[in-house]
Amino acid sequence: MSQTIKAAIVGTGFIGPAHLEALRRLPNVEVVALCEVTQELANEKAKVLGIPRAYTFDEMLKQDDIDVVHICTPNFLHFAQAKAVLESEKHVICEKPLAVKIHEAEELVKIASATGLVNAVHFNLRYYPMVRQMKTMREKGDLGEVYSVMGSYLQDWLFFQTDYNWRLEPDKSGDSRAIADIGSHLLDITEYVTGLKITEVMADFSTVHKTRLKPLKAIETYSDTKLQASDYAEVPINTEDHATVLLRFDNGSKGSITVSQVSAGRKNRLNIEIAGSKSNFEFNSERPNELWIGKRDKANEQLMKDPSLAYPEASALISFPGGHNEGFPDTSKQMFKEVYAAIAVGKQPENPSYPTFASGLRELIIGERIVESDKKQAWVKI
Ligand code: SOE
Repeated sequence: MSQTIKAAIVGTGFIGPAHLEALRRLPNVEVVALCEVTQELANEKAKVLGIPRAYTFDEMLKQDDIDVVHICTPNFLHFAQAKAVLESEKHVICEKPLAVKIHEAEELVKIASATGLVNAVHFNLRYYPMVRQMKTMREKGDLGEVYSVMGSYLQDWLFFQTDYNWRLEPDKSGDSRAIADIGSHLLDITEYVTGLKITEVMADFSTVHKTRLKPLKAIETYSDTKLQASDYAEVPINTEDHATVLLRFDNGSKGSITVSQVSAGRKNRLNIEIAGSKSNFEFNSERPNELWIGKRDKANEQLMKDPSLAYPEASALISFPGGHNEGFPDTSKQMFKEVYAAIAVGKQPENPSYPTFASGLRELIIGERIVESDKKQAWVKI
């Protein structure tokens, strides 16, 4: 692999530019190409984002100098695009969810394993340093045995009936929305930090807005575009705005999560509280530079993100001293640092430190069982 790794980004809605910004902070990476649905749109977006080359997806795959592709398109495109990238012998980083069907994800895991190419899924929220700190503290025994897990992931960008996005359309997003889109991050972090496996789920969904007003012209995720009444069409909605899920784990402990995209004032708030036999951990992604450590027999602690205070495994994800806050954009930079170290070697390591296609498949399986449990209103085994 030459010194500089050349990357392409496919899709420039909300998260594509976040990938671009993160990659531009790494010393050995150059984002040389951008893909969009048409050459015209690709040219326009490449100019705005300062990327030298613009292609449609198929044309980009023909460029031999491109080493790795970031797939940042709507969910329904992930499978075909990730498969085509691997078959073009390029490494791939795919946005979550990896695919919209389990069998698609299984095929991607198989192809990725056969090619040995680097493959990753952008579960970037694992890369808040305090999340890696919790995992390491659990591994070193500071948490003790896991008693219970309570989690939530709350947003309000779909709060109004007029808030609209491709994620509301099952043919683009899949059968689940809030669980697949953000619940997947929380469930991934739950198993990642605790080291436990979820064995059974009991889910209950609610669709607060049974119909939504679909804009008759495109608006981006998180945008706050204001339109007139004549700009909308009323459409039925059948995916979940809100979900509560009871969890059972392989050590016999229990837990629960709540996921909502209609929780006013909660902008993008993942919260997890893990009760153990020695301590209790609580992490809130809207205050990501702090870790609360609860104690029964002495004062509770508030650990600030500081490379001199964290375990080395977490300090490896910290670029600035204590008090110099790091946040959401930094998580992608830290994740890509680890993924691109593997790309520099040229193959997927035996035990990757980053979330892989196998992680993506795991979340799809859990997500599908959660959808099944809600439909059956019954416990479902994973
Ligand atoms: C929208 O819910 C979204 O952009 C998710 O798709 C991301 O995965 C999450 O990190 C932030 O919110």
